[in-house]
Amino acid sequence: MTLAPARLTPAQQKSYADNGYLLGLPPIYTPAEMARINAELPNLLALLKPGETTNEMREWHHTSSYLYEIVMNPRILDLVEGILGPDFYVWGSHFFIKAPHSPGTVPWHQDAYYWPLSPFNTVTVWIAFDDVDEENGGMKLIPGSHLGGLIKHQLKDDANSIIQLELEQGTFDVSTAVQFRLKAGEISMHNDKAIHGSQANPSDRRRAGLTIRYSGTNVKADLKVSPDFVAHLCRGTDTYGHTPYAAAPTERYGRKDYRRVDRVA
Ligand SMILES: O=C(O)CCC(=O)C(=O)O
Repeated sequence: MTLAPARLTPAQQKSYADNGYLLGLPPIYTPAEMARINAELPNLLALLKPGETTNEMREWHHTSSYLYEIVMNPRILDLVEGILGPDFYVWGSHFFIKAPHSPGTVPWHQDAYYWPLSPFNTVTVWIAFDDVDEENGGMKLIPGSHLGGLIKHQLKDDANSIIQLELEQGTFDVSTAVQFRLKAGEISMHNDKAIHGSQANPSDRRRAGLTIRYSGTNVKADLKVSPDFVAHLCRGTDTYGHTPYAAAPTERYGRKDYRRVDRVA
C-alpha cells in the first residue's frame, strides 16, 4: 500500500489557527511501515547509558539517519508547510515513551515557555509509534489556549513528572481540554503556545510518541542560552541567516550529548 500525498485543506488551516492543534490528519505511515520503524527502535534504545531513561532521547535525529528520515519525511513536511509556509527548518525531536503501568506524567505547559526562540512560529508534530488514547496516557490540549500570551510556569517538584516546569495552578481552565487519540503512524500537530499535558499510563499497552519541532526560518534561537542549537532546512530558503545548519547524519543509529535547548536543564 502506498499513501497518497496530502496537504492541509483551508478548513484545517483555519481550525489550527483557531484551536491551536490538528487531529484527523492523513496517516504518515502504513501499519507495515510503522511495524518496521518500531522493529528498529530497540537499536536506538540500546544507546541509552545505564541510569538514563528514554527522556534523554532528544535531538538524536542529528546523529541517527533512522530518525532523520522520519523528521524529513515529505508527507510530514507537506502538512507542516500548510502551517509554516514554504521556508522552515527542523531543530528538535524528543521521545515521550510511557511503558505499560508507568507513573510518568507530563504536567500542563506551553512549549514556547521552555524555548529561547522568537518569534513564536514553531509547530510540533507528535507521531504515534503506538495506538494512543485516554487509557494509556495520550495527550490532552486546551483548544484556543494558544491565543493568549505565555503564562508563568513553576518548577514541578514531582519525581513522576517527565518535564520540569508546569503552569501555575489557577491560571488556566482544563474543563474544555480535548483528548488526543491516534493510531500508530498518525500524527497530531500543535502550536507552541497551546496548553497541553498528559496523564500516567496505567494500561497494559506502551504509549510511545516522537515529538518533532519545526520552525519558520524567521525564528531565531538565542545561541547564548542554547549554544548547541542547530537545525536542518526542510523546505525553501533561509534569507534570515540566524540559524546554524548541520549536515545530515551518516550513521543509522547514533547519539550525541547536546546541551538542551530548554530553559531548564
Ligand atoms: O507526549 C506527551 O505526553 C507530551 C508531549 C509534549 O509535551 C509535547 O509534544 O510538547
